Amino acid sequence: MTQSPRILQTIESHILDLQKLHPSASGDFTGLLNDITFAAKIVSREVTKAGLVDILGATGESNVQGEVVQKLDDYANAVFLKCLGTRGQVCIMGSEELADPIFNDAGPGSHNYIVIFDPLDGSSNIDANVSVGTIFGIWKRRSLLNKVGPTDLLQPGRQLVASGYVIYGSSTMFVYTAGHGVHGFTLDPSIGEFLLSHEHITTPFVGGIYSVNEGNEPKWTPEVRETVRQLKYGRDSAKGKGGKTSRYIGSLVADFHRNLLYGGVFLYPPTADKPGGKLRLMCEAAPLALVAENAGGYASDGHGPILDVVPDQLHMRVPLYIGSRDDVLWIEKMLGDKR
Ligand code: P6P
Repeated sequence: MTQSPRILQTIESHILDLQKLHPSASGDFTGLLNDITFAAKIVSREVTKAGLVDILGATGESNVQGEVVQKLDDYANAVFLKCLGTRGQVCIMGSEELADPIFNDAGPGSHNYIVIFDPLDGSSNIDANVSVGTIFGIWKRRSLLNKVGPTDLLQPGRQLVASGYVIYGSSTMFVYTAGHGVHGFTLDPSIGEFLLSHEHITTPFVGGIYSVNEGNEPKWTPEVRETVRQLKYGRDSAKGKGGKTSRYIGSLVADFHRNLLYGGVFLYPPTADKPGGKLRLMCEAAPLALVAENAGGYASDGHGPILDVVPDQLHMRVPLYIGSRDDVLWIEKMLGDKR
């Protein structure tokens, strides 16, 4: 059960409290997280007034994923690239919108961190005013200074030092974990501050919701079809207990956030045309898996923990089953073949 916050606290103050847990901290990590919250406030301002300003619609270009780039995700990408690591804390930035990562190991600063992000996930929904989101993951470098390379970039989610997401919905919320619980902050636009609103978010062990694009059913494997059937009608192993209700927004951050708070499981199984899955490991699945596990949930690729999957490239895709722990573990059992 998520606790209501004890005090009125800004995210900056919350992050500073976190820093106190690490007496030797340089303040770089704190500064980096604050850079991300600052970028989120700027993006939120544009997203919430998108209908008024000519930044709706597509740019006419497509990104490395072959997806049509919406003006707003182009804008969001530029904002995060500009705001991150303003004090030289970052040695690699990777964006869902950019084919290649940006290496920056020179100049003043520690260059200690790697940040991979999806600047505006779900952007195909923007024109319909559906909630969209930003997802980010922060890793620490492994190499010596001035030697940054692929071993720093291609790290599994288990090595994340922090991750989180921003949901631009009926309100803008910033949810993150740095290994000391999952905490949610709601933006008060009148003062431009993210205020602690959901302290120590925990997700129900079993949920009442399943989220999947049923239109893909013809392209699923028989095992996935049977798993979704039992989610709908009730597990054969739990005689008499009914199935779950279906909720699917088609915007990962919105579906994930609702299931995190209410309990439920989100599925993006492999399909005949996307045998490796659709969602990206580094800028979507792994950061959300860290949040899910720190809230008591779990995330799997169908064979084992998402957090243990080692990326072979920045834009590696994975099947994703994420949410209430018991539901995801049951799905993993139903899909059988352990990694
Ligand atoms: P489909 C949005 O394009 C996205 O990347 C995620 O936000 C969302 O969960 C998924 O794709 C939806 O995909 O195939 O169901 O439209």
